Amino acid sequence: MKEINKITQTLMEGDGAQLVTLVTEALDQGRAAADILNDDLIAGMDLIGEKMGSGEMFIPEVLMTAHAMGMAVEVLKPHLGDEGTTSAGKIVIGTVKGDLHDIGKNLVVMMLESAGFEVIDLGVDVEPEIFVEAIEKNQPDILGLSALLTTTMPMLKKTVETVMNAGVRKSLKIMIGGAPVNQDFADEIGVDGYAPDAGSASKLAKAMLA
Ligand code: B1M
Repeated sequence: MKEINKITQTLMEGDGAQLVTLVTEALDQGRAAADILNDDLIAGMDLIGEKMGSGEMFIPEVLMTAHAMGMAVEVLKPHLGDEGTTSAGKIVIGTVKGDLHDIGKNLVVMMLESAGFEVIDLGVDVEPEIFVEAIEKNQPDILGLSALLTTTMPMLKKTVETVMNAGVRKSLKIMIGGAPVNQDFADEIGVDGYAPDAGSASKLAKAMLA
């Protein structure tokens, strides 16, 4: 098993202040921000997920790790992605109703913004009708939907149906993502694409509008 490094360990302890210090030091020492994000932080969240699943970690502790992760991502943000020059398009995004997970969605937002997209982030636990209102108001090119729970996957389908029934799909492209979903599920619910991670989400968004 891979040894857990200090950054991952500190994330797992939910010590945000110490995590910010360690991440800043790692950047100063020349480590690439994307490596810190993927190898230490996202890998750490996976370990936290395993411990959550096996009952070794509980919700309050996981919430502390999520908060610490947010603080670390803020430090990495200016060092990730450098393509943000022109407006590549407009995206409305959110985590579907019933789902409170936003760390992955926030990373997707960050990558999209750094790739030049204007992003309207509706947050978490977003009702299908709120997506429709946001589409009517902002006229985006892409709608992005995130879900992290198998129990909220059906809400992706319901949200897409609500958008279709409201007559606002038109030329709008829809992209989904989140750990339990895949391309097959995307095909099944009739959306235009699925991205497995934040980097691919930004590439997919560009490809959708090319
Ligand atoms: Co929750 N949780 N959680 N949790 N949580 C998982 C997802 C779980 C796998 C943990 C486990 O049991 N092993 C499990 C789901 C099991 C399942 O459904 N199969 C789970 C559960 C069960 C629950 C609760 C039900 C627990 C309970 O109450 N008993 C509860 C549900 C609350 C709710 O949503 N209604 C719950 C609560 C929470 C916290 C609130 C404590 C906290 C969330 C805090 C927050 O987000 N602000 C939390 C956390 C932190 C996790 C884990 C540990 C980490 C999630 C994460 O941030 N990953 C998670 C275990 C895991 O993922 N390994 C777990 C890191 C993040 C970078 O990855 O989110 O996958 P991810 O995002 C990626 C890609 O998926 C993709 O790009 C991102 C970046 O690369 N992506 C997109 C995401 N959205 C995209 C959208 C796109 C494109 C790509 O286009 C639009």
